[in-house]
Amino acid sequence: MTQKVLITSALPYANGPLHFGHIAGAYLPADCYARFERLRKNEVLYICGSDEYGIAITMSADLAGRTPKQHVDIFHEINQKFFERLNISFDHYSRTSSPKHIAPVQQYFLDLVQNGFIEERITNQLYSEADKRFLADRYVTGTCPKCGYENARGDECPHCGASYEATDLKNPRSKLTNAPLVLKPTKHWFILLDKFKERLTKWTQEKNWKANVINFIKGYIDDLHPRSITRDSNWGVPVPLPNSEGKVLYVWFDAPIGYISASQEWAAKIGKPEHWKDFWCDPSTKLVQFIGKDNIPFHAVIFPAMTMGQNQPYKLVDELPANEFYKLEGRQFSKSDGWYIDLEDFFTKYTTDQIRYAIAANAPETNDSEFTWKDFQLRCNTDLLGKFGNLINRTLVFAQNHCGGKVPPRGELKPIDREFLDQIQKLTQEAYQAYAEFKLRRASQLLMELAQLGNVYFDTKKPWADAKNPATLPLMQSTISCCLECLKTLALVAYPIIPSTAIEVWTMLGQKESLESLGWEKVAQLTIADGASLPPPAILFKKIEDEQIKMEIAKLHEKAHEAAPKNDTAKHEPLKELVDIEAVKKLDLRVGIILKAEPVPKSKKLLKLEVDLGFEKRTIVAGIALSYKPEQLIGKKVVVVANLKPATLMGVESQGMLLAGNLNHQTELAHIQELPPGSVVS
Ligand code: B3M
Ligand code: ZN
Repeated sequence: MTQKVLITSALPYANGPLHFGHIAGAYLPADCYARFERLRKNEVLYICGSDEYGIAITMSADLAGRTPKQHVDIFHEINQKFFERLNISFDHYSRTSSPKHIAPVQQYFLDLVQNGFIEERITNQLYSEADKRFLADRYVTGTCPKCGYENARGDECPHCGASYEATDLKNPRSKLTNAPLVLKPTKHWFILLDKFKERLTKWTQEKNWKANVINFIKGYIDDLHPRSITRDSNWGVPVPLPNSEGKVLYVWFDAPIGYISASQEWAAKIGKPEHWKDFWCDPSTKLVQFIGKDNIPFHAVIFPAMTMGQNQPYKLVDELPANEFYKLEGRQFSKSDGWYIDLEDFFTKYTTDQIRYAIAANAPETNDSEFTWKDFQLRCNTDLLGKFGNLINRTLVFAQNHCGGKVPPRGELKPIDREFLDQIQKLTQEAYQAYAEFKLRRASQLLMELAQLGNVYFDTKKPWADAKNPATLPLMQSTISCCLECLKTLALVAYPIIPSTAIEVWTMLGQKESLESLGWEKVAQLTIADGASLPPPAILFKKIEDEQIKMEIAKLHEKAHEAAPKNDTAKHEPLKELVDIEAVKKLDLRVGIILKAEPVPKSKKLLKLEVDLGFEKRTIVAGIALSYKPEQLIGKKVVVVANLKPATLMGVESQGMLLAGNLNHQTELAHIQELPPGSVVS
């Protein structure tokens, strides 16, 4: 029986170009899964679209000097092209600014109001008299209420990590114009999430989700409280109530409903306007939502609560494969920091399937993972070319040269051949299971095991030796026939991850009916007919040379260097007057190792450290809190002025001082690599 499978990928904000980090989280895993479910002959609807409303959009449009509409038009197109290039097989890619999106969002809102889950409240919000508008958190900066840091964000202090309401900031200002802000009462709507606590708890208890997801939502549900769902803005879905001009629904209320409106748009597009209901309103549909871990609360708690509280029989999420982060060479992808891969350039040198495989093989399923150029080279050369491509090429070239370009008869199989065919079946079954459980790393690994199994078999059977003697020709033919069986299976197992390559292999096996239309089961069972002709094989992958990878790494660092703020304009301190050597010798400098580090209460710059000098431990108060987090310091070996007279700073006695470099408010501790604590520094 076929199952209906509704698959979604998080709707990306249309406020900047996507990168491989996004792809690894919510898109490639979803696409592989969609392709797998289609191969299984299940009825799949795979939906996505641009998330185009919200303050993140207006803010970035403002900064770019565009209207929100101009801004999202640009990135909607760029991102859609990027998905096409990566061969992501959405059935429909929509956008939340589509007119079709308004009605379902407003309906959710009205249902929730009617059912008593949304409440109107008057709250004080920050208002700019100069601009005559209320400003949302992201537009606000001010002094942190906890630590006094002056450039704290509207919701969180980058300095002490405190989170708070923007209205708690001291001296609040507009981020755009620096104009001072005042508190002014305004009307907003709140969803009473706490009313869903019991239903959510019960519902999540039945879920067999990944531990990271389950742990996260447990804590989140415990702490549910009413959440504001509207903003003062003219960019968004308007609140559908009288006297609510200038109020729009907040992005987290409208965006997830985008999955539904995109499905409606899809149904209209294919000429079956009601067909979306077969997915969304049928309890037997399996709803699988792929997201990055930062989106867990909205998909596991808020959207389900919203759906429980409205009146349509919509599906709640069944599976929530949330992925961790995927970085670039140890750091987050960031265009502004120059830490990114130029995609235009990338695709002139490498292929879609190379990057799809490299990401899948190293997918951030249980931990953060990263793209490194070396890993990319290794995956492409060792796996795709050395294992997968090699078996395909050697088998097909051999068949051209020794079997007349035709599938040879399988003949009588020996135990070694049977064993090989059994192993192929076993690995295929395991790969099937891995795909069904969203385990892309495992599936990639099994794909290469399958290729290696074939290579070892080919080497062991030595068909080239059997080909020389007419008496052993049938043995050679059995070997090649079994290898072709392996190639067929490779095409099948590879398809979800590297679809273009899989189809190419399939074509090189002389197959007329497409892999997709046959589906998993039929392909797995079919035997490639002997006597069928095999077209001349083409090379699937090119080797990536060391030189090229070196150049890519150098280019990455060059871009980061160019983007880094320049220090040539820094003001250097004037030199002090000359001293003689005796003055320097008076200082007793020692290597010390930091054992403990903690903030000094009420101070934004000071940290209290416990430093081991080898012969004794000292408490030292250092003004380095703006440059170091306490946990970064533990175990660091530093240079201590060990004969400085003790002094009391913010009520703590400091028994020494650390040497550090300083420039433009940036501080870096002098540190020693090898020598033990107590060593003299002179
Ligand atoms: N646009 C957040 C993000 O891109 C948001 C996801 C919406 S999914 C409904 O990470
Ligand atoms: Zn702070």
